[in-house]
Formats: sequence, structure tokens, C-alpha cells
Amino acid sequence: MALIAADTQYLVVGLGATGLSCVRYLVAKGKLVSVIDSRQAPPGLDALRAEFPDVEVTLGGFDADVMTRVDVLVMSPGVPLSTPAVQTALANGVRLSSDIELFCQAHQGRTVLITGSNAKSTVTSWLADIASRAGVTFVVGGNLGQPALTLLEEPAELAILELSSFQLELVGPLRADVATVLNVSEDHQDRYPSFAAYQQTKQRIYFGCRHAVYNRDDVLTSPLLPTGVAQTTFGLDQPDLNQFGVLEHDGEAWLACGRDLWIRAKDVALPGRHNRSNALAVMALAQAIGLDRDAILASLKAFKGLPHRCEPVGSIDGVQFVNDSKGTNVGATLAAVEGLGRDHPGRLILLLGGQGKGADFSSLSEPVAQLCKSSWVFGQDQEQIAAVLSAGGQSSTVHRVDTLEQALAGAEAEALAGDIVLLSPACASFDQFNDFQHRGDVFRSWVEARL
Ligand code: UMA
Ligand code: ADP
Repeated sequence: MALIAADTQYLVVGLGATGLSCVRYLVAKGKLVSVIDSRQAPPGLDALRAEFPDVEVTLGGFDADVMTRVDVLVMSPGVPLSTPAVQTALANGVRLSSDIELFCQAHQGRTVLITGSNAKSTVTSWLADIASRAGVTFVVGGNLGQPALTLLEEPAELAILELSSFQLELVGPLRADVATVLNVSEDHQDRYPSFAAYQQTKQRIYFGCRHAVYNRDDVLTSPLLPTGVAQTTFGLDQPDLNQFGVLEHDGEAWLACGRDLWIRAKDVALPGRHNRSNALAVMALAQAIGLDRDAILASLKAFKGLPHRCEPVGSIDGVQFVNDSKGTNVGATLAAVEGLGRDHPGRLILLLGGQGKGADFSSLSEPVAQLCKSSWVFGQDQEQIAAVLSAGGQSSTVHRVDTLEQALAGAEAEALAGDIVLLSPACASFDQFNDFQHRGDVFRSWVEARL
């Protein structure tokens, strides 16, 4: 690690939750800190002025001169590296850092780092559930919601961090005890020049790690690491020795490590094929970080998952309504459609749409045609999405409406007992909602009002 001079000047770039946590951390360490944000009134401004009246703040734009005058830019995840003023500063020798890098340098205990296009929050929370059952002192956060540096306030044997690709853009070797990329599918293509650039950003989680866990069903998760680094895989096929997978035994599917049968697949509380993969990932991570097997098994049987991820919210006249509002990209919606649809072919009515983030929706066309009775497309990019879904000449009907409420009303009128109405938008929500939680809450309230 490079030595940091006492008079090093830090500029915190962005004043959201992360930026404010960085100011608090750096000021407490006695560092010289200033702040810049492109907005006139960023969310953390009042708190900053109240707590740190002497910290200089530049608002309303990213000024290359301000960025070039300091030694280190501490970047918030919402600010892309490609920002011209950041590039100018870099060209002038200014260094980059981030809350994640500062956290990994400071945390004294073990660290598990988790990324992927989908399932990050589910796997992160599931691992935290195991740690709690195992009696280990732990902290959990990162992209999940709690900025990493705030986690240093409580000493813990174990830190479990969910990391987004945005957070990984900004880091050198993180030296995790255990790191994983769960899966890689297209997302955030409005931020990256190519899919390859996005995938390579995810790979940065493995830099310097002691143990890599990856998904052998998804070659893009496989790390390029020097020999000597421990590696464990998980996947839905039969596992090799010491790897995690699915074994058939006496006509039943078991989740297993090598030949060692751990738990019947049907005893895992979270339903769906995609959650079987998530369970195997959690088993591999928990074992790699040394958590007790009994705690792992207890959690597999009990963990109910998070709201807005394939969450059943009620049944009306035998029609089930499932809220997967967190399905904000094509990969997530594919997993939900296949995870639920394989057991109920032709019974799914899919509600999707919103801001497509520049994604290619064509991989949805065939599974939707095979597994869905119909789809109701709403929101900003409805025209593009409906065109892609219709192009396959599929048997299932594609309807276009403006709002989620109209989609729900159309689906309700069409549904018969035994059908499932699934909200899994494959899009960001910001055209019509505050965020994915708001969208899921609107869906849930609509259903609850009819129960
Ligand atoms: N922004 C500006 N100007 C600035 C700084 C930020 O316009 O100068 C905008 C960004 O473009 C963005 C918003 O402000 O739209 C928030 O950016 P931020 O970096 O200040 O965000 P924080 O409040 O610090 O929250 C971040 C993560 N947000 C993002 O990566 C956009 C949160 O993930 C995370 O929970 C939090 O740090 C704690 O680690 C949220 C998210 O949407 C849930 N993540 C994306 C995802 O999951 O797909 C990556
Ligand atoms: P993230 O934090 O990566 O967004 P979440 O756990 O919040 O992940 O789940 C996001 C979406 O991904 C949900 O719609 C969920 O149904 C879907 N999903 C869950 N597991 C998987 C998986 N293994 N592969 C693809 N999608 C998944």
C-alpha cells in the first residue's frame, strides 16, 4: 500500500450517502477534505454544513481545475469515471480512491465481497443470516444500502459487502478473504462502452483475493487468477470433489458438496431454479469463510428472501400476484420467467417496462413466447420492448399500455384461476416511480386493495 502524506488533499466527488460517509471518515482521520457535486442541492448538503461548516464545497458542476488541484479524488459510485473533469484530473496525476477501497484498507476482520448482475442482495443477506446463526460478529452493507465506511463504526469479525460494478470501477486490489461474481448479464449499458467493459469491471472484485467462488454455469464469472489462489465453484450440474452442485439421490435432487449430500432441494425455503443457484453460491461462500455447517443448513431451511424479489403478495380468485420489481434488467426477468414459468407453463402473465437502460431485450422473446400467456408492456421504452417481444411471432399476446395500473387492470381481466401475474419489469423505474421499491409498493397496494 502506498504511503499517504499527512498533507494529502482529498476531494470527495458526489455528496450522496457515500460522499457524506467519506467526509465523516476522512475528517475523523484528520485528513484535509473538500467536496464537489454536479448538483446545486445534493442530498447530503444540509448534514454536511451542519456537521462540517469548514469543509469547502463546490456545487453545480464538475470543475476540472478544482479536481486537478487535489491529490486524491474519492469517487461516489453515481459519478462515472468517464466524466471529462475526472479524466483531466487523472491525466494530471491525481489519484482515485473510493469508500470501498478505504474500507478494505481499514477493516481488521475477514471480508467477503459479492458482486454479479443479479442476486447480489439476496446472496449478501442470506450469508448475513448464516453469520448471525453461526454467532459470528458481522457487518453487512455496501450497495445493499449502508455505505461501507459506516460499517467501521462497529468492530466485527466479518464484513459482508455487496458491490456494484460502479463501486468496482474505482478500486485497486481489494484483498478480500473471499470474493465472488455470481453471474454476468447485460446491465448498465448506458454507463459502459461495451458489455466486455462491464464484465471486466466485475472481475476487479477478485484482485488480490485469497479465495474466489464462481459460477460454473456462467463462464463470464470465472476469474483469471495466479496459481495458488483457492477457488470453489457452484453450478446446477453434478459437482466435482469439493465443489457445490446438484446430485440426484433416490429420485430426489440434493444440494451437495462433491459426493456429500447437504440438503434436499425441496427443503430450501426460497423457491425457483434461480434460487437453487443462489443457495449453492451461499453454501460455497459460507464454507469458504469458515461458517458452521449447522448454521448454513438452518438458514437454507428458513431464509425467506427479500421483498420485491419474486415475492408473492396475494391471490385474487385463484390468481397469484408476484412482485419482482427488483427485476431491473433482462437477466433478472429471464430468471424470474424461467424460475416460475417452468413449473407453470402458459400460466404466467408478465408485466414489464420502464427505462430500458440501452439493453437488448431479444433474449426475452423466446422464453416469454414459450412460458407466458401474455405480456403487458408499460412505461418509457414500451415501444421498443413490445416490438422485440412481438417480433418472435410468438403465440403469447403482447399488449401496450401507459402505466403499471393499466397493465394490472388488463392482466386481472384476462387472468383465470391458476394463473400467475408477475411484475418483473427488466427495466429501471425512474420514468414513473421514485425507485424499484416504490414500483413494487404500487403493485402490492393495488393487489391488497382487492383482497
Ligand atoms: N449524482 C449526481 N452528481 C453528483 C453525484 C451523484 O448527479 O455529483 C447522482 C448520480 O448520478 C446518481 C445519484 O446522484 O444518480 C446517486 O449517486 P451517489 O453516488 O451519490 O449515490 P449514493 O447515495 O452514495 O448511493 C450509492 C449507491 N448508488 C449508486 O450507485 C447510484 C447505492 O446503490 C448504494 O446503496 C449506496 O451508495 C451505499 O453503498 C443504489 C443503486 O442504485 C441502491 N445501485 C446501483 C444498482 O444496484 O444497480 C448500482
Ligand atoms: P441484485 O442486488 O444483484 O440486484 P437481488 O437479489 O436484489 O439482486 O435480485 C434482483 C433480481 O434478480 C430479482 O428480480 C431476482 O428475482 C433476480 N434473481 C435472483 N436470483 C437470480 C439469479 N441467480 N440469476 C438471475 N437473476 C436472479
